[in-house]
Amino acid sequence: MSLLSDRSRSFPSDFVWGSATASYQIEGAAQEDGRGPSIWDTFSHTPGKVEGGDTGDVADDHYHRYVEDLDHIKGLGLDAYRFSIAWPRVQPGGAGALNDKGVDFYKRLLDGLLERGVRPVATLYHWDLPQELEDAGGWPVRDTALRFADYATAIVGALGDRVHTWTTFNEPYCTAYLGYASGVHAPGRTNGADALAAVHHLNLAHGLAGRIVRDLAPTAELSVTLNLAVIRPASDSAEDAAAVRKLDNIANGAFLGPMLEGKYPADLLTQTAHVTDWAFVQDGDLATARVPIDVLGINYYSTILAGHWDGTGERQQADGHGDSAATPWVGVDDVNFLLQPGPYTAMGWNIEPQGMTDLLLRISREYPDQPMMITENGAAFDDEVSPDGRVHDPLRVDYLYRHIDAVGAAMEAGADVRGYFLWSLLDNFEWAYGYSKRFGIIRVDYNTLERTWKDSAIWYSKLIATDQLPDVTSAAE
Ligand code: GCO
Repeated sequence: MSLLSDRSRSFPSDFVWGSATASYQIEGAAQEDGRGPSIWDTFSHTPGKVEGGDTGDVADDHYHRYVEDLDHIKGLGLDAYRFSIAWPRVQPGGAGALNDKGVDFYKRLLDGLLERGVRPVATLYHWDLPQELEDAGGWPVRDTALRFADYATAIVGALGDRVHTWTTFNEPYCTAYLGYASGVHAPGRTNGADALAAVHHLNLAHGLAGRIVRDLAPTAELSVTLNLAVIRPASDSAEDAAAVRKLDNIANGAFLGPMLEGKYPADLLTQTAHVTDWAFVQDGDLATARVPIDVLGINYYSTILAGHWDGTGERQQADGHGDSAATPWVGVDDVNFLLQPGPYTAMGWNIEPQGMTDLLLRISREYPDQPMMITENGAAFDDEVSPDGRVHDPLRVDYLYRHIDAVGAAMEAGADVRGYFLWSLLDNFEWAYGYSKRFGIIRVDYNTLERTWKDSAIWYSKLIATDQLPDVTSAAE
């Protein structure tokens, strides 16, 4: 293919262009209108857990500025907007009656999207578990899945007809492994057996909630978002291939298996037998976890390079999205995470658009009838405001160009991809990194809370308007 035709890659007119956010990362108003505490409030207020001591107390103040944000969404021309509902805002304490004021906020947000012709994609859980449920055991405990089903029943009942696509979970991988094994995310626990119990209860909760969405919102689409890992072997040795397989079971098979096939990969159970006996899996759970989904959401940022570690020398733990190495990937302490060639984003993640194409093609090979959408992709860079008041972010534009092109390449090769959601609409609270990492295409000044379109926002709006990849330099003109 010539360079020219590469540069003008176009997308089908019904391809969905969106952007994504999450409640705790943008909303603020942490104690307003009856919102209860979540594990992220507790975690971020615990000294030493989040860079700079940052918290989500104010964040982007989206709770009060949502109308302005809706206007930015409209201004960009987004077809769809992916956001999450804060469980502790609508059901403080994680049990009992809904909090009307919290629910009203989401009704107003949804109505604002619908009035502007934007398709709402609502995630039920993007990590803000009510603190009371963590105090009662959190995701390692089965009852949390049952509480989640009650919450889903109530909130889908209240909002169902306004939502186009319901997503049960965002990245259960992070909830389970970063929350309960490495402890770099809330609630900050470090126990491998608990992490695997959390994996199972998240799968179960997905199935329970998925069925509730089907019953209560029969015309809505159902989805789940997974951060699937693209793991490359360090060499073509059998040991390195085995290391990749182990990681693949933990990162991918542990969720794809139950959700799409109703079973765990057999190897996953044996390779973790020294960690847990999986006695928390009850009869019927796996049949429940498998609920047909209309579209599989995939988050992709970078790749992982893995090899066997023979126990000599220092174990290598280079980082990547999903904190591959910061996570003691449960039961895989004989694996090296190798430093990958750059370039890197401000997160230190390697930039590898080919991984996007490979991942989409792998999933379409393994699950040929499963439509997909990219629910997150984007990059943090150290943006600066220029003297002209603008934010020129050519590295982000370049990242987006290459990754969206890589989505197009996968589609050209046969992958059924329905949409692309850019992470993120706004700079926001980047979990353990606080406000130090900026992923937005719209800059947020954390002193004034003023929003400014970066060049990447201008570039993305051109793409949306034409369904065609604009030249990377076009935004700066
Ligand atoms: C995740 C979350 C987002 C992050 C984004 C950048 O994938 O970790 O869904 O909340 O902010 O991915 O790390």
